[in-house]
Amino acid sequence: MLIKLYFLLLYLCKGVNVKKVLLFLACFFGFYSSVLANGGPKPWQMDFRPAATPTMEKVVAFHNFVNPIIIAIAVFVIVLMAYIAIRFSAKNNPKPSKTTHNTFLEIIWTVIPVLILVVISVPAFKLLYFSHSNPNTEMTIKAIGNQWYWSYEYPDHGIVFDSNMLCGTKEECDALTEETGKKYVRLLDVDEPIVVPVNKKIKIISTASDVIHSFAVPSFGIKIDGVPGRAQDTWFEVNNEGTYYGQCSELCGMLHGFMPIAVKAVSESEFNTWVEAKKAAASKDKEIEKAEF
Ligand SMILES: [Cu+2]
Repeated sequence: MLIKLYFLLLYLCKGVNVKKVLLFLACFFGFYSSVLANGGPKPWQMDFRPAATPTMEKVVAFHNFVNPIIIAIAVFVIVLMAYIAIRFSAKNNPKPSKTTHNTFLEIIWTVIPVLILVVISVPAFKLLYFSHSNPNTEMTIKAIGNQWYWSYEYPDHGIVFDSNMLCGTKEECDALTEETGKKYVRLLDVDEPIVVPVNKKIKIISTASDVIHSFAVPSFGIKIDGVPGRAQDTWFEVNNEGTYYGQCSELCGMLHGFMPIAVKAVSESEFNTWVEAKKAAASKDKEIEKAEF
């Protein structure tokens, strides 16, 4: 593909005309879409993480719709500027025209950008509405940002727990792996991930206990600030089982980079087992507390 682009550039250098520019653009977008078609995370990958929720699928689709428009505009402006700089330089155009106004051109360069914005705004507003209008959510999780860890509450199930990062350096992760036999993702794995059932609409209420934090999971397409004294909400529905990661996305102090979010999406029955286990552990803790008193 790169060789193709190189020959195209060489060909273009021989003289610029509309046909050649269009040919170049067609090849460029062909290359671009083939990059997008290769799904799955790979080393040095440069695109979004694979979408895990309907919201993120729509975000990716919107990105793929808007990006070619942005690139086409940028290329058009650059080509136009280069053409003007060469064609109308003092050397190539010793006797400049005295024209100051052109009504037709002025209308065109106002109307076309307005039309482009209108075309972009329709799917943009649709997406905004989709991601912010909570549908009939089936369960709620409250995410509370603290300096520097997350606390989670499941009000429907009576579960409360804190979630802390497990390992920040490769050495720490390796030591942990040696101890437990499990693999850990540096800076992202936590001791207590959020567990959610797949294919269920889940409401996330975000708030904070000290400073502003932000609950963000890229593959879910959600990012919502946790503001002390306020509750804001959004929703997600995970399509497939798996572990998804996010991070606090509002600079919240010294260890801002060390309060990751891990979400484990499991089947309904596995989720119910987890809920029972959590409840049993909580009642045991209470018994111990009582005994201590
Ligand atoms: Cu934070």
